Amino acid sequence: MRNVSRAQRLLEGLRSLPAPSGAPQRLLALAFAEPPRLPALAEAVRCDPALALELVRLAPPADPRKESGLDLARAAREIAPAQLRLLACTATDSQDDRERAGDEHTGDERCGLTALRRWSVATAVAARELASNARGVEPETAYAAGLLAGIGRIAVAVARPDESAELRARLEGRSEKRLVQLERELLGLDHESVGIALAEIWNLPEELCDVLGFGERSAEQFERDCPRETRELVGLVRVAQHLATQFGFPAVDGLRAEPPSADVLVLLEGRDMASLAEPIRREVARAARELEPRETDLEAVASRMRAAKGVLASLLANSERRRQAAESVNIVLQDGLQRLGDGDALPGVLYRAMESMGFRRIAHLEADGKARTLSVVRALALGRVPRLREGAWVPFPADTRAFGTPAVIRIEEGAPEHQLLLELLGCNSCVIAPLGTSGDQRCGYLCADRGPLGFCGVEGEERCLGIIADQARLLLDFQALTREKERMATQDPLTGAATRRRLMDRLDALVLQGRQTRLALSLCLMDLDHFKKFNDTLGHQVGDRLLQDLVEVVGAQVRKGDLVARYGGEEFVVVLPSCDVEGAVRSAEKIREAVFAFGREHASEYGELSISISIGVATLAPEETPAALIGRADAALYQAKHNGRNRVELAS
Ligand code: GH3
Ligand code: MG
Ligand code: MG
Repeated sequence: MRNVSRAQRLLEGLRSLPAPSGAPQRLLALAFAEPPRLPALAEAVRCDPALALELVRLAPPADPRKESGLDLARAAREIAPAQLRLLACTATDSQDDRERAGDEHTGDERCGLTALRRWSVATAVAARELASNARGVEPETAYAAGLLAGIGRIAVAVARPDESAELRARLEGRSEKRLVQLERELLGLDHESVGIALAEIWNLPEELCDVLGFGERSAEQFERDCPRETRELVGLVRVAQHLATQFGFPAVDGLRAEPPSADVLVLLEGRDMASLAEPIRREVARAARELEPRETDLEAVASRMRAAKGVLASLLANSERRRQAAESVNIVLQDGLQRLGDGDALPGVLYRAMESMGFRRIAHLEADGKARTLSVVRALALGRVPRLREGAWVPFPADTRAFGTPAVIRIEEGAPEHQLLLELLGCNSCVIAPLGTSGDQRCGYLCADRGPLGFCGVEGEERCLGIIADQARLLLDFQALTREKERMATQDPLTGAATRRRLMDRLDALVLQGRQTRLALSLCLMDLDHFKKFNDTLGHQVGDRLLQDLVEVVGAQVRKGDLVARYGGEEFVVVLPSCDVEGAVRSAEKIREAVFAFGREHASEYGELSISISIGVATLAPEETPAALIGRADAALYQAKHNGRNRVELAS
């Protein structure tokens, strides 16, 4: 009973197994060395089962069969910052714990981890050497399997250092069988079961579970339970362990080396033992150098950890920013689409981009090739960061397309156009992306930064701003098209006067307003006299020019709120809001006189033909519709024609 509960305790302990002593520090020291030494990190992992174990513990492979957790070098290369952060926390905590406990011995000294590491490395090398001469097992897989074959022992040594020391003391030159017995007595579980439990907890490949658990099974059982490749790997590791012990690297001091069994000897057949001993010794010596404890100064370790945590914090912040930037592209694109047609959508989209990408300022800049300037067209800022002044500029002798692709600009890079840009912004780094060129040597840019003291340059931000700039460009194009469409609907292309549609809209609104406010509303309908003659004798082009001149002359006579519209052909309407009948007749007379005077002044340009207009004036009657108002003015105009032209008639 007691054994069962002890075993349970040990298994539970395995789930929260602390990092093997020194392993996290080693990982961090190598990962954060300047320059970073990832190959050295991978190498260290290859030399150190404790490190390998720690890595596997922190990053169990997603698909253990495919991604084979045995590829340790690759695992080391792929340590993610988040996992290192975890490591950093674990390591600092366990160090604090040790300090609190006043323990001056390192874990290695207490539980014989160094011996276990050497034995594991020797096993791994032997397994690789054997595999390189045998078919069916990848040498690197054999190496990794050999390296991890001792994880059960290492786990016991780390999780139960006191019991481990006692085990070694009580072993006194006895066999492996005796060790297993003692372990069961003391711990409730032997190291082999611990290894298998760990392999399961860490989701290691099945082959490795078999390698870890072969001690208990007979050759016949293996034959029955395992596929052939696994049997070969298991056999290899078994021989390798034997060789490691033979060549002087026993797993546990005082363990008696047993002669290899028959099935193991089969694998060795034909191999020259001496040729195997040499690489094993060489590798173990190298690994031993790697494994030597280096950090004895706890303060130095702690300060390194703090520095590493700082680096990690900034790595994490950067990766967070990268994620944010990528996400904000979606947000901004959606936002832009929703705002399409909302008049000026650009500021809203820019504000959204700035906010979601964590920028403090964003600006639309323009490089002008003629003026040779770089200027701020539009600027937005967040919070207390001051906005750039719109219209601010710097001389810019460089090519207007100097920033042709999205880029991060930093002050230390020193290109002259970069310096000019940063001078305009008044900061040390920014991200810039082209908005496209317009025909007249102008080039637009979208530029974002984090204020005078902020830092830009998170990898990937420039690509995101580039996508947002493309979107902004589309918005600008869309706006230009919308404006053009509106202009076409409301402005007569020949004369620039309002179209009939705009006239009717305006009249509708004014008539409604007039009913509510009782403000007077008047209207002049005018028609060029004998216009046909101009066309017939001088040609349509001259006729067109006269229409243009007419609109200009009439426009110069009316008030700001009046509307001059082309009603059709050579007929025009002037709408006079807040104008009573006397005022309307006065305005009409003024217009008529001005046109006549113009005609006399420009008679030579118009074949000495007399230029004049006739005007019908009407003032809105109560309850009258716009159409009825125009109808009355038209009748008055007809009357003016009938009465001899070049005159004003008031509608009845
Ligand atoms: P009245 O004094 O009775 O108004 O004589 P009129 O010749 O001006 O009258 P009419 O309505 O017979 O002729 C109008 C002419 O205006 C006929 C048409 O060809 C011309 N016209 C209409 N639109 C345009 C235009 O856009 N350009 C030019 N050049 N001529 C136009
Ligand atoms: Mg006419
Ligand atoms: Mg006419």
